[in-house]
Amino acid sequence: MHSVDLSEAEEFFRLHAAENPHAADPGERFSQALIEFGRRGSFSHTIEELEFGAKVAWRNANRCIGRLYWRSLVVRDRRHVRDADGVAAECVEHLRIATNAGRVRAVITLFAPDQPGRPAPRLRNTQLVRYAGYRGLRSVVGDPAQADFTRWVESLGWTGKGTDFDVLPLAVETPDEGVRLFDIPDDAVLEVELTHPELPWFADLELRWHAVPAISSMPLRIGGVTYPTAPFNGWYLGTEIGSRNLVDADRYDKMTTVGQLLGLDVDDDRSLWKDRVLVEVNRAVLHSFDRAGVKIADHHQESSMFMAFADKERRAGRVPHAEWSWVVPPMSSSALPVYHQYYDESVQLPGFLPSAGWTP
Ligand code: NRG
Repeated sequence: MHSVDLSEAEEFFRLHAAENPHAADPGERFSQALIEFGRRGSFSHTIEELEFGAKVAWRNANRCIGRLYWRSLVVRDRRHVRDADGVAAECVEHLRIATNAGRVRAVITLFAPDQPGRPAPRLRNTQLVRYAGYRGLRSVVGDPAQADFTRWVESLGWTGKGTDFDVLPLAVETPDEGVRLFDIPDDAVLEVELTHPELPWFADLELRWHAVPAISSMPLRIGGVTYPTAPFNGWYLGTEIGSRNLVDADRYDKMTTVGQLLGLDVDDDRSLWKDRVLVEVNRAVLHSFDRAGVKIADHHQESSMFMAFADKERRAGRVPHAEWSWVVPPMSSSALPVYHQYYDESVQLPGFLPSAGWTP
């Protein structure tokens, strides 16, 4: 359970008033919150405060390169939804709104905060859409990063088809119902089959990825109140899929397979075969998403946009904060402007708190 912090609340009301001319006087607003807190041990944000807080949390997300459009975040206030059916249905609706037939929109859905004697509903998934990983004797079918979670949902009665790309169910936990699992309808999960602009055999690898990266394990902290269940998404940066998910040794591990299919000398590091594999896999990802009409960023464009964000922040009188090792994309880094600067790495609120990760 997260407790309410009143000094953070006071500071947030000041920030809200400073950036929003029509906001209530922060002193008066704080007194009102204090009265509510005295009565019931918590207080509620107005919808305006919630929207502003969620947007600023994105602005403050030091690990995110894509913050230029923080003002465009679609904020869904679902604080009243408390039962598992309702939470699952809202997550599915979130995916539909975010997917938007491929014109992916940044969306956050906020469920209730914990209240004294009344824990909030929780999502146990780390992302709304993830592929199952089935551990065999020697290898894993699917995404090894999800093998523990997959075993856990299996122990709760779920069975997947056993392919490399089975979408995992939503696992919603509420005080009254315990953990309940919900399959996500197929038509709520847009996926892109991967092909390469020049290499026909690439399609035979039967790789695919989903369109919407929706993090569901990071609590959102606004004005002294924690919203533990606040799934949010932007859109993919190609390298997340092409340099990490599909090629990391502890993920889909396609580096050597693709290297051999490209006819490269995979025994000689100095042939730079790995570098050449990364380029071709990343080209396939961008090409396939483009062809399917699904929004995806590339590291060159996104890096320039991050520089525009940093400039905009400075012009607004703020210091841009970022974690260098996260905002610098894992490919051709020195060719990107974002690589050539250091940033203030300190954490600011409102913000997303570190992921609780997944534990059974
Ligand atoms: N690398 C993870 C997703 C992390 C968040 N990425 C985003 N977030 N683009 C993956 O699934 O590959 N977002 O909110 O858009």
